[in-house]
Amino acid sequence: MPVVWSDSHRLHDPGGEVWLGVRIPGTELPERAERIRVALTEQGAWFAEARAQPEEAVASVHDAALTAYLAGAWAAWEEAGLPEDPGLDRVVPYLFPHPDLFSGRPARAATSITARTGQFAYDTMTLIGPGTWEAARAALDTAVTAAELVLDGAPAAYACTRPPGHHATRTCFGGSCYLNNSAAAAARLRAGGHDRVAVIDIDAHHGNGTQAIFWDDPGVLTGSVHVDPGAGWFPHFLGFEDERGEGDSNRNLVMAPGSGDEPWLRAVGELAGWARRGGAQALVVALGVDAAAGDPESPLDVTPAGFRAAGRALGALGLPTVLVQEGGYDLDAIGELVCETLIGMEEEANG
Ligand code: SP5
Ligand code: ZN
Repeated sequence: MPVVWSDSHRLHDPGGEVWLGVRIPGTELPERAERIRVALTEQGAWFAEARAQPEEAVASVHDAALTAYLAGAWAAWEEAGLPEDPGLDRVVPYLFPHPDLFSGRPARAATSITARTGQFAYDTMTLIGPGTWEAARAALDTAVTAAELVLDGAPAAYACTRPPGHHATRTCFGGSCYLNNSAAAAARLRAGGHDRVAVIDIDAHHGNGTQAIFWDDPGVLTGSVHVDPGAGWFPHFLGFEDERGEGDSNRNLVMAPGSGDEPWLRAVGELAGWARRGGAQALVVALGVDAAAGDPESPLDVTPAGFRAAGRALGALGLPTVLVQEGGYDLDAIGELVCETLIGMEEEANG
């Protein structure tokens, strides 16, 4: 299947994350996409350049206020002299306008960039640097280009997106995500004539941004299998099984830490059946591979063979499919895990 790629991902180096007030090295590194590229090249994959997409591609899933903030955040940070004093080479939030502060009235927009960031960031770990906006915008272009290849007749296309997107909502960003690439691909498939699209998210973390974006939209079903947030895992506040939309339009299946192929594949199969019964005409796979055993960001223990089987289970739906890269942080495994999933999907399509 075609692989959609953009060199612009290299413009984003999150420069670590602020975890409990301490700056620690992060795992969402440029090397991730490069490793995937090498592995796909060895498999003989065909690469297509991401095409620049119109503003509408972003506006289909994000408020203009978030987009404007992200586009200007680094310049505003520099203009305020914050890289020199107090010496911060990334944008980091400081104050969060919790709804209970406002007695039901809308929050006003903060003037200072130091305060404005908390209006859009929901965690302290998703830092903004000089090329973050350009890379995030190119990642969304990459996902939407893959959706267009599928609308043009490719049975499936893979978007090698970085930074990831599934934790970003319409109005705020977090979890290493800025713009929701998978959601933008789903919106593009809808605009292209698929009246019902399913997003199946197999990243180890709940796809809370995608869930939030489509919560009230019967045209996009959202399902996610992930490590149980109730067992102490990100995003902590969301991803529970009782979050079901109108008419089961949202499904969350939670895995106990330590879960391996068997329960995970049962859940993937259950989500595939739910998408089929829900009448999905096209599919977006939010393809995080951090559920793999050995991934530093999750306690799940899925094997490479498990990822191949997941590809087969999703391919068996026989739907036009866009796969969008999300997480996956084991640099030595990420390429193989992505290849296994894509091969599984193609095996099913050709078998
Ligand atoms: C796209 C994606 O997979 N995002 C996952 C973001 C989850 N990050 C949660 C980080 C939790 C804090 N980790 C600190 C590790 C300290 N050793
Ligand atoms: Zn993840």
